[in-house]
Amino acid sequence: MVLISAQPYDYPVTDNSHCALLIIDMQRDFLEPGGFGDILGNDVSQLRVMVPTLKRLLELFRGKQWPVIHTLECHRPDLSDCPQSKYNRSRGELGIGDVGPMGRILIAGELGNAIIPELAPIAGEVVIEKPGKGAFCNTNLESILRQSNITHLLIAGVTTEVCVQTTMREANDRGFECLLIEDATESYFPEFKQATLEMVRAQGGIVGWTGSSADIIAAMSAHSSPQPVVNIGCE
Ligand code: TIU
Repeated sequence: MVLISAQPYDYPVTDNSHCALLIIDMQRDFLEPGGFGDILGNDVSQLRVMVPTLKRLLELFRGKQWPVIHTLECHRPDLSDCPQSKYNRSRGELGIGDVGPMGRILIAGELGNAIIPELAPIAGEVVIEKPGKGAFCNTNLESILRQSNITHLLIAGVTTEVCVQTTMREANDRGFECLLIEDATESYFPEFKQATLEMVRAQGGIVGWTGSSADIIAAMSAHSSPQPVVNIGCE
């Protein structure tokens, strides 16, 4: 049993729990100029501050051989998985599918759609391509988690109030015990990040917990293997 110091109360990881690190959308499209976040009018440099913190968490999970899941917000080149509503509303000078400085915006396989090099997935880690803001919408994420007996999700990534929060709410409704890592998530709007942290842990943790990377690393490092190793990835 591991207890991670968290809000609204300590987050228990029991000996029967299986815990995964779920990293949402750490893509060039959101963190670099010329990508999707930029064309929506945001200052993308604000998101980079948490990259070293997230890398430390990733190294902990990799060192322990615990499961890591990355997501990518992206669409097929023919846009057949992009609802007209999303296409219409997600536009600046350019929009989804248009050619930008890093290739076609928010399209699978393009340079801008890749995870930033510092956090690039390695063999054995799952990468979920998702057309929505939530990672459970039109993906096989839930079946992968169920097949691997994963019960607990430590959630990081961008942006806090959009894809991260949507995914956390979807996971919570499906019965997963979710902890949002406070200093491993960022928003283009600091006040939206703060509001998200407060709303997920309000009312006794109605969506889950929030906790710091330091408290997670301290609690989880102390245990050589608080959970059976599960390899959910594809080589
Ligand atoms: N616009 C914004 O803040 N986010 C997104 O569109 N996608 C994600 O959060 N990944």
